[in-house]
Amino acid sequence: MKEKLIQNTKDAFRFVFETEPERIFLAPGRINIIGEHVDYSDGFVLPAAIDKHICFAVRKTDDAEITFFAKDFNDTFSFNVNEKQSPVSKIWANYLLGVFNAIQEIGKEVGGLQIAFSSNIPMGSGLSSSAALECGFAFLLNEIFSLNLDKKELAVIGQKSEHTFVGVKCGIMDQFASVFGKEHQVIMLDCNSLEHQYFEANLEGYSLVLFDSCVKHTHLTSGYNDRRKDVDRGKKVLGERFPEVEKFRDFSIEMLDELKDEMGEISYKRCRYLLDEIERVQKAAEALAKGDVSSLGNLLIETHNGLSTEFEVSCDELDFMVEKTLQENGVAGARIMGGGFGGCSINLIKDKNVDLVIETIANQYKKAFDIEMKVYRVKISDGINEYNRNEIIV
Ligand code: GAF
Repeated sequence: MKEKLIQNTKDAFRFVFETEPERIFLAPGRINIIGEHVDYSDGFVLPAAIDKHICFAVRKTDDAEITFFAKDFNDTFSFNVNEKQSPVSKIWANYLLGVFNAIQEIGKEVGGLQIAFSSNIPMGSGLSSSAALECGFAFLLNEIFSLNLDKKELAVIGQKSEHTFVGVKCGIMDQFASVFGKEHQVIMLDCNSLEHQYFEANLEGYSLVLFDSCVKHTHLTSGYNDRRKDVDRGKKVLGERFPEVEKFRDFSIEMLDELKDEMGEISYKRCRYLLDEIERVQKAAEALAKGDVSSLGNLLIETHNGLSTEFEVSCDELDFMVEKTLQENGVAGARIMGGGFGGCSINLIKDKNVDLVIETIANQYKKAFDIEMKVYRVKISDGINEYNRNEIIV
């Protein structure tokens, strides 16, 4: 799969630039086992990079132009590295320009490049193709121009691009997972300090399978930024009443309850979900460490319910999919994954039941919504890296 993507990206590069790419970089998408929407609220998350990537084929030039060919959009975009950049009307270009801008702001200099890129991360499916694009570009600039940025800085640059040039006030989880992913390991990330540790994904005869509802979303137009505003309102009220509490995760449910009327029903519900979810992540990490799939599955179900009813980021299609999946034999847990408003569910299914569950849910989903569900059996993989030059297929 990776080889085909690399081959296609190289071919696109040759076709557009009429020369050979010098270097190849791969930036993965991510799954998240649990810890949804808590990354902008001092929470913990449990994401992992997956074996779906954006591939960048790159060649250095002698001039000051960076030229992109986005194979999947059959579109190009160039800019001059000596000029200050602002957001443009071409949305995909803003993810990249924002990275350049963030790098320029910290006084780092880069030169001309020709870049073709292509992806097998489905877009708008909650697998973070945006973070892969941002961080993949930041990573390759860092490597090619020896910018000496560390991995955390690269993740933060990706996030900053999304905030300033794309307009989505995302947390750090997606960028962090794409940069820090490790084969077979999930990342327990403290989104407040960015301290993290790796866990063996010990699933004891179960697989993580993604069901794509094919309900597409972009966080620019979904309610993502609105959810943040709801939460910020709640945090403000909490902070004013309890100034001694430094991190959101240290507020208790009792403190929240006390301020329910003051912050209003909506902010209360959002904050309540977040405090519960932050606690669930701790329990999930313990369950994962023990290989206790049943407890982990139950936590996923609780998360889905919270995302659907309190945080209100699910949709009919995903609620249906999760409900039906949970009725099948061999399913330990299921939930909507990522920012929500469409995209994928993540399902914890006994290996021997996987095929039957897929067939059943695909049929039921087609019947109910007349949509063909897609299925991704992802593997937990390494984070962004340069593809070994000796391995590149010519
Ligand atoms: C999106 C965001 F980009 C992440 O930062 C995170 O908030 C996620 O939604 C929800 O957990 O993917």
